[in-house]
Amino acid sequence: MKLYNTIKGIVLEENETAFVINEPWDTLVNRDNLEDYLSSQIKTAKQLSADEKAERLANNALLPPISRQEIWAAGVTYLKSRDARMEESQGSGASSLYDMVYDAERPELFFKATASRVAGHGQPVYIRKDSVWNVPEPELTLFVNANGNIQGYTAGNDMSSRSIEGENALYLPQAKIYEKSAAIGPCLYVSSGHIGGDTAIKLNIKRSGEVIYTDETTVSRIKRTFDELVGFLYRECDFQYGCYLMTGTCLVPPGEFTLQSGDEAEITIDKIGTLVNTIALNPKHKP
Ligand code: DO4
Ligand code: MG
Repeated sequence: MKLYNTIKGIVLEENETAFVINEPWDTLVNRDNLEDYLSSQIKTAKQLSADEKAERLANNALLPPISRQEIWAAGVTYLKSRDARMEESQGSGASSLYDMVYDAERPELFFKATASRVAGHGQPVYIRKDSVWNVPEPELTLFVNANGNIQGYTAGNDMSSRSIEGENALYLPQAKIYEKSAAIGPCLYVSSGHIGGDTAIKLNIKRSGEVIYTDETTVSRIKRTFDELVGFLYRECDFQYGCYLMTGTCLVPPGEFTLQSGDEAEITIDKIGTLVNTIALNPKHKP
């Protein structure tokens, strides 16, 4: 089942039927057995008509499925990412770091965003004005509750500056954390089971309506288990409202590719849906 955060409140969709959920996002999602809880809510929740559903779930009515959760991210969890990082960091002499972390017991985990820096489906994500090499990173994103249990999944875009990270690995926070550098959505797909290895992740990048990059792969290519990533994240961090964890990019456009303002990134993950974001420069910050 799918939970949508919308400008008119929370909507639960199950088998194409939509229901109103009257509960704050943070308490709603932060429970064990979320799927069972939502199933029980359906029995008494108000059902939306087809017109009401279309209005509430319209692209311009969706918010990112987040409130007081932090977003964290794992890096170099797929070979494609390891190879891309090694390529971009050749000049800085940091290539071996990525090789080492790919094989190490401890994964790379980094803080990505609080809700104010996050875009939802249909909202712009930003590229930095001081970066010349920018990519979207399509990532299966876990929702983990305060007890450290995975309760659901969403599609994530870990917007990244390859030029800044490539210049010096210590610039990672600047390459990764800035206004609207993360997108999640369009919904939180709630499932008590692990999402299967055959789950496909697809990235399309469009420029002036034309697809200029497309590729897809499956989650099975990840090097680590989700439980392993969550285990490391929760070792010494508490998350009162749960948190999101992006699990690393599995697709990287070719080295010569960089995003331009006006491009569109479309990330599709089986069962979850498609997260679409237009690429923009932050209008508040002058060059
Ligand atoms: O080390 C850089 C981060 C890599 C990353 O974000 C990813 O692999 O998805
Ligand atoms: Mg990433």
